[in-house]
Amino acid sequence: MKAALITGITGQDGAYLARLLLNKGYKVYGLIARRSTDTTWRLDYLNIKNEVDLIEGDMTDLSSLIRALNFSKPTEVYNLAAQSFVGTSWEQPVLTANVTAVGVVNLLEAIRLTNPAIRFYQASTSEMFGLIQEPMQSESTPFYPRSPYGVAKLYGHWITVNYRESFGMHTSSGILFNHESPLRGIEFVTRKVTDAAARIKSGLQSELRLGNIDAKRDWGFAGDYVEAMWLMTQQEVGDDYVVATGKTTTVREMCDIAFSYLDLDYQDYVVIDPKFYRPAEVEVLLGDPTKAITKLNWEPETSLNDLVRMMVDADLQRVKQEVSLVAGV
Ligand code: NAP
Ligand code: G4F
Repeated sequence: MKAALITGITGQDGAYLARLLLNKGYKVYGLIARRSTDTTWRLDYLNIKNEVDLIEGDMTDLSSLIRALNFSKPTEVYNLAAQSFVGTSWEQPVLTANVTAVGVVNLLEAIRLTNPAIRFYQASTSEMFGLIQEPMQSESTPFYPRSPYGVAKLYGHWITVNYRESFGMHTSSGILFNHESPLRGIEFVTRKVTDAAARIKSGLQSELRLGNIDAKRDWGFAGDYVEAMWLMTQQEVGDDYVVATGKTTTVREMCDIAFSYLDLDYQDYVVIDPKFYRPAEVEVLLGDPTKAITKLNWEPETSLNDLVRMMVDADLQRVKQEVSLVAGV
């Protein structure tokens, strides 16, 4: 039986990837960081909490990573753990570097010391393109990160390439563009919008405060993107792949899709609040997934319209549950 260790299993992608691997018959282990409150709600949401083995550990603690590898004996490791919120990376740049950059080399070293035959996936990001150097970004587009998060991820990307070239390890870097789902953290703009639309429709909120709504992103569905992660580790050799839809949309248009689905006009509710502007913005991202499509035989399956509607429906459901809990029914 194949075994996989997923770091970041309590995050959006970790939960979807765990479900995918379980469905493929893997034994799934997840690294879980010690927190004062329970962080497993996404595993509960997908009904897989009892099917995965959680091992306590932290990306900043090399010894815990070695212990996790010795215990789980995986054939594949997916490194999804990160301080992943761009906004926070200006407030906590050192923590972001420790977890999102140094954490990657900690894990690669732990693998090299325990079993260098393990296949490794690194969650790289379109944020590394930042101030874009080409209108459509592919594996050969030069990087220009614009946030401490993007800079940290760039280290993670290059150290992944370096361990492949230095030690012949099977390491892959998935340069994933933004991907969302009902399991997205509430701090990210898509979920903030779908949650607000659901609350406004239910009479629980009156406005939505946002920053730069002219920013453009290439948004896909997380459920589709974890399939690409798995496909990378199944190839004969490790490599780098852009995973994207090839379409870009403004935050403004995304708001329109979410609000009009509920027969609301977003312009009646969205208030621009400079508090949400970033010190250096990534204005536009647009990925070219040709290599993933041709070499991995991967394809994004969910349109942005369907994705946003799926998220709004899930948020409406949550709001309803919240209201009935408060009402005691
Ligand atoms: P997410 O929901 O923020 O999940 C991040 C995960 O990392 C959580 O499980 C978190 O644990 C864990 N983590 C944070 N610090 C840790 C530490 N010190 N030690 C161990 N675990 C730690 O992120 P996501 O959206 O699923 O993204 C997954 C990965 O892909 C991330 O590396 C992200 O940077 C990258 N990425 C995401 C996107 C996207 O659009 N979603 C695009 C490109 C790349 P807690 O639950 O305990 O906080
Ligand atoms: O949803 P966001 O916070 O995602 P961002 O910054 O693109 O980062 C996400 O995608 C990356 C891949 O490119 C990942 F690597 C990263 O881990 C994360 O998952 O913001 C999207 C855009 C930005 O331009 C932001 O300035 O939306 C703009 N925005 C406008 N108002 C806002 C808001 N973003 C947030 N979070 N909150 C706002 O109120």
